[in-house]
Amino acid sequence: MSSLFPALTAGPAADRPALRFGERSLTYAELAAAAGTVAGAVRQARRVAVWATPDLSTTVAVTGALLAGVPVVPLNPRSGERELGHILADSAPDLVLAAPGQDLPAPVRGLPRLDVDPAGGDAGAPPAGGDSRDDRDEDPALIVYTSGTTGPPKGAVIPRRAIAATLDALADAWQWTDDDVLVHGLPLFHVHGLVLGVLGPLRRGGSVRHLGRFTTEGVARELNAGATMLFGVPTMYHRIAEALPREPELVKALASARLLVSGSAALPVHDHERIAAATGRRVIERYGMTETLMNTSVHADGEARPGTVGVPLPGVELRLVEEDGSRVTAYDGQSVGEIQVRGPNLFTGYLGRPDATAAAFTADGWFRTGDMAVCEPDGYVRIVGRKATDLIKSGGYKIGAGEIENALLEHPAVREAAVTGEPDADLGERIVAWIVPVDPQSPPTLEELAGHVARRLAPHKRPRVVHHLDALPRNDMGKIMKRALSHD
Ligand code: MCA
Ligand code: AMP
Repeated sequence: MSSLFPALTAGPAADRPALRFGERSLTYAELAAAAGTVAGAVRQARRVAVWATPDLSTTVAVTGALLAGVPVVPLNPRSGERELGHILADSAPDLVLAAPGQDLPAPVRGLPRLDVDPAGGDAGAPPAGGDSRDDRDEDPALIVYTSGTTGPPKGAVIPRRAIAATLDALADAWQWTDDDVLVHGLPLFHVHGLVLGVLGPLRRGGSVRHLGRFTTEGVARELNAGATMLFGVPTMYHRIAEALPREPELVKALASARLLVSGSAALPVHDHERIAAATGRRVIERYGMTETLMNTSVHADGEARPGTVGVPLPGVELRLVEEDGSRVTAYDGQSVGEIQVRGPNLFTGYLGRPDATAAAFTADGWFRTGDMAVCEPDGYVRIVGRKATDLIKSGGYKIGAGEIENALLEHPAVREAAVTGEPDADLGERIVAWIVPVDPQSPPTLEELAGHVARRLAPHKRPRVVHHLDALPRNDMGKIMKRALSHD
């Protein structure tokens, strides 16, 4: 393997559009110049953080650092101080890359800063070199923070090899070429929006039009103006399904797209069917994880069977395993096991957490996803649940109950706290907080607790519902019985 971005370093694509955010865009030549300037400036760094606002600066910053062979820690610009403080202490970046004029909060302000001006490329900047060395395949490219059941998020170290492998496997499955124009409105601090949504088109030599923020109008506009593919989380497709009856332009747009792809959580069959009925087009699903990048997908020329996530991608080995470690060998659409995977798409471990890394793999090197599934006779995978009840998927974001409980317990009016997820038509799951107040006569309100969590962690981690209780249900060992809560 050589360059992550052949079209940037050697391609004939110089005048082709690479990236567009609203009115601002860059051709491959302009991106090469701007990213080359960044690469020159960060070359000596061990690791950099990128303030990942949804704009051109973020994409230029990430591309530049990767050209220089310097690993990137993408930061959610909506993270609260507690979460940012943890990520910065854990990953210890040498500097932060941000858009010029961007105001940065306290924990980030302490770092040396490099302003990334997408228009400020120096076409004469010497090539950075770090991108094309074969011996760098195992080097880290990204460190992406991801929630576990307890404790603060862990940094998944994603090597260059995994990014190249996953993007090339998707190109094969989706017949993804340099003619494709992708539209999306995903955040740029997670794998979905950054690796698939930005690095994907750049690796192919195609282009991406980012909406800044997701709207059904934006999707309709771009697909009707020549974009060929749409990537989104199920919440976005749910909002599309809701809007189709009143937005004829959206119907036309989806009907003309080459590929509509959903991932990050399960797309409900009801939304699949509503979109198919209104547009004649089927959304295809792919299944991945921050630690594994992409594992399975429905192929562009395969059958988009609602409720399934397709077949293992080229190079990915997938097995289902029972609780006792034995393999589920029946491909009968009934026998449930945990999905375990192996392949070049996997991360190398959690930053500074050999204990957590060891626990994530079996003795024979398979990664335990924690997702429960069945396989259909033709190999299609159907995800049926998750091992850990303390992981919540809301709007496509993975959220650990434990980190929210810890934040709630820091509120002076909270004596005890437990967090669960409950079904939500829009978000998939919504976060529910069960609170024992210090003073039952004046319990904290939902607004107060939501604001408290949003300021410390991030707004998508805030509870949407609060229940007040006299006591939390506990078993003889004192452990909170969450199932008793959810069934209330
Ligand atoms: C409301 N807001 C608040 C508060 N209450 N802000 C601060 N404090 C509060 N108490 C604000 C929010 O910040 C936001 O502001 C607005 O109210 C609405 O927020 P919310 O309802 O949370 O979200 P939304 O705007 O409706 O967004 C839905 C969404 C989003 C667009 C679908 O959830 C999203 O972008 N999801 C994508 C997640 C993703 O990319 N996951 C990939 C990870 P404002 O209105 O100003 O915005 S998984 C992955 O990468 C793996 C590999 C995979 O398989 O893909
Ligand atoms: P994250 O850890 O945020 O990268 O999220 C990864 C998790 O998202 C996986 O372990 C799955 O539980 C879930 N996921 C991703 N894609 C799908 C999909 N197409 N269908 C169901 N669940 C999915």
